[in-house]
Amino acid sequence: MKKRALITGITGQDGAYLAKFLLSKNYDVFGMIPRRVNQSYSNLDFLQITNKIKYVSGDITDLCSVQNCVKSVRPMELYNLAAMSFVGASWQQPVYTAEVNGIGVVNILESVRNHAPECRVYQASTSEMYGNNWNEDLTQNEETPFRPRSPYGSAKLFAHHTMINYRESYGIYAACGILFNHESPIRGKEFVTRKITDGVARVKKGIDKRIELGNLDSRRDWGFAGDYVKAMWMMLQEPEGKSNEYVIATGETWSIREFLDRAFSTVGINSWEDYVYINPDFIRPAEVPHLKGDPTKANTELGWKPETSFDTLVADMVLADMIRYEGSYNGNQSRNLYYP
Ligand code: G4F
Repeated sequence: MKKRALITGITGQDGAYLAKFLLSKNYDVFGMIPRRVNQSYSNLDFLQITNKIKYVSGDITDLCSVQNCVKSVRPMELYNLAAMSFVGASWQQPVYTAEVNGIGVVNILESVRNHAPECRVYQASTSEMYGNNWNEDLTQNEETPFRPRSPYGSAKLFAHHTMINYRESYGIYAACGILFNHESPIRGKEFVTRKITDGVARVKKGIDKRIELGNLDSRRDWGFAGDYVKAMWMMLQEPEGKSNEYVIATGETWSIREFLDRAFSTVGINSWEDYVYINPDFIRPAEVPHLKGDPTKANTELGWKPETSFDTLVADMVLADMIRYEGSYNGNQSRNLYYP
């Protein structure tokens, strides 16, 4: 019998890559879709899987709808990727962020506890929970204390602890992936990486004269989303009772400036200062200055490791955006990694 997986947030970057991965493993993939005017399926279209997924209507902030989805799909695995995922917006919408990223997870766990207690649950926890905290060697691992710096991080930390609590209280198989930043050519343009790669393509094409950014000095551990969804699946294949928390990261850290260096040089621009304008509107009320994950536990216990280098990730994101603007762009440097 085929395994059934239910994915919330299936139309987002991670949902699309995970759905593609699970389909390749011969899963029956169900996507929970909230009712939205103009719901976009563009990420699923990009990966050419829109018609291979079964859709059920539901919203993680509506307990009844989550219960109905769980009862009708009877998933063996549930991946909660639905979230208000843009940290910057969480200061403007703190209550909504808490509802979706915090209470939404309680709704999922209650639905599983009451209607599908054998279902294994994956929660998208995040390195944003660390805030401005790191170990002496400047890395973060599963033992590093959390100190979130945004309404987004706080809500995610509530969800993280709720997962652990439901595991310990009710024996639910509840796994949390503490994922560091992960990007791809279908990353939303509000995130700094895609904002830069899209901006570089627009500058190169003469559409825009500059990119407006905020703090260029923060550092992130950026990996490829396609690599990271495999880790989500691996976490749910562990033996019963071993469900746990795992840092998923590359173990490298780069500043926004270094991302700009790589992105502009992909199109032959070696000095980008004249093309970048610092707009104070993009500076956050509180910043997470330094993220560098230590994925040793995921490597030794799950056998997971990142496969895509930083340079490849940046270059392929830029090339994908050049192709979008040029249509006929000759991306013969592209490894063709992200195209089905
Ligand atoms: O790309 P970002 O918006 O990602 P951020 O805040 O690190 O969050 C992402 O990663 C988290 C994992 O750690 C996820 F949980 C979360 O859902 C999301 O996927 O910003 C990265 C950095 C920040 O330091 C920000 O201040 O880039 C800096 N930045 C500078 N200028 C900017 C900009 N960020 C954005 N979005 N836009 C700018 O113009």
